Amino acid sequence: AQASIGVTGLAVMGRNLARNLARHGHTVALYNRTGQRTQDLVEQFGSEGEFVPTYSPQEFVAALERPRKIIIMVKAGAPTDAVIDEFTPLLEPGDIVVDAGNAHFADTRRREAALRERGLHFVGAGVSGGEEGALHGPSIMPGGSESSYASLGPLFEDIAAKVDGAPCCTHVGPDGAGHFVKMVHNGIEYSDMQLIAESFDLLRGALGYEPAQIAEVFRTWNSGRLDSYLIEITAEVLAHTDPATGKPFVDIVADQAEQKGTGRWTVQTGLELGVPITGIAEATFARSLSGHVDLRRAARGLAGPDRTAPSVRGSVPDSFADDVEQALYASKVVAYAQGFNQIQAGSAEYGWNIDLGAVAAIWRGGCIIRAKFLDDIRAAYRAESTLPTLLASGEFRTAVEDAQDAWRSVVSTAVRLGIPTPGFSTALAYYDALRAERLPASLIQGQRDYFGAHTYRRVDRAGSFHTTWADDPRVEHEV
Ligand code: NBP
Repeated sequence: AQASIGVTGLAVMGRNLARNLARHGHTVALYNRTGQRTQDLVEQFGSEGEFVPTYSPQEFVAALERPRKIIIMVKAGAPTDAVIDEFTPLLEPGDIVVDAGNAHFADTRRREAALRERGLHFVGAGVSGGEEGALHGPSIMPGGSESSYASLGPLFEDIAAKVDGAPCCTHVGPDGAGHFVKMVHNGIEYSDMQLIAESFDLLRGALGYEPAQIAEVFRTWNSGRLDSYLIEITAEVLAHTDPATGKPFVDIVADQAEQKGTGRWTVQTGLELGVPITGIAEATFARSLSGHVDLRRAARGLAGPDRTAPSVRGSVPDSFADDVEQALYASKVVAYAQGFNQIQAGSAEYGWNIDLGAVAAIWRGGCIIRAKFLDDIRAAYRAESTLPTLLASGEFRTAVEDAQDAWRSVVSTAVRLGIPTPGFSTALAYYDALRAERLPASLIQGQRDYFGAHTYRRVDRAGSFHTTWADDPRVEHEV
């Protein structure tokens, strides 16, 4: 039998992607380094569609229609290179190799260039939605050549999540564009999760709500403008009771957040491109801080407000839960605004010509950050494709301006009670910095010129200037 597509790497993600393809009527060739996985898939799920199990790379390649389409779904990094090296000698010009793992976009650029030399198409495709998404419809962010998308697109669009009938898959742009967008997606995910976690901490710390009550608050929020997958699952996690102890599940889990590295990549890339993605950075550092057990132990007990004291908690306004909803919404807009600015910067740097409205559209379903308000983001970029910031656009501008009093009140309550809210605080600082008439960066320029003769520009005339601080500060040279 000839298969229309092949999947190699049949751990949880690859297996479910293969099943999804087969369920949609595509004949799928299967290969995995350890043959047992291939055998298990066919034994357990063989009835779901047409599979061609193979047990060597040669057999796998021979089972595919030409031009061949191979999806690699193995551990990112060296394993991906090993698999590419194993298959490329067996392929022919025009064949398409897809890396659907979580590769760094720079690796994807390198691999794409190398395979292009050999006449092969290499497609770095971001896939979001976890194992459930892979099976029932992920959000797919493929990069690579136009012509590779012409043959792969219909398959991907077939298995992707659908929103209002539209597939959550689009050709993002050349070479590493797809994996870049997936990276920023994960960065926004970090930020969103941190903001939700801070909301929980505030409702508990300031109002004394129990997790089950907070679950109800999140459920209510989920029926409004915050409607999103992450808010929905947060309510479920908070409502869950640990069967062993009868305690709220959230209280029996160690409070050290882990990470696999995509948040770090997003922050590193943000620094390299000079894009202030402060929300994503704080969220990444917050996870890292939580994991520093020794540091936290050494500092535990440092003086601070006693948030359990009635005198302290009593001063929290009645509107506090609503205020947190507003602060969460506004901070979330900042997170997405920063993430989209990073995509804009990456697109300009690498010449990808990414359509931001299309990115917002394919994040509306299937992926972890799917949210109702991505519809509004899509509309904002459809109306103005080069929008400088979402914060200043139509509805978002109004919503954030309307929320800002509540946002300030939440951040000041958090400061007063000693509840750490790095996500809310940095988002508000970003908002205030962007809207400021003047920033103290002028003083920083003065300091730099003083100690390093780094020069400064003036507000009243063109050119670069240096003041001779040590010799005679009255003397300014144009340089
Ligand atoms: P893993 O990331 O755990 O990788 C396991 C697979 O890689 C197995 O098929 C394994 O083969 C294969 N593999 C390894 Br490890 N080294 C290999 C090598 N040198 N040669 C050939 N095959 C090798 O699987 P996963 O959790 O299914 O994730 C797959 C990809 O999808 C990753 O890049 C991941 O970052 C990405 N992703 C995961 C999720 C998620 O929710 N898990 C979501 C989105 C994206 P073996 O069976 O022989 O050991």
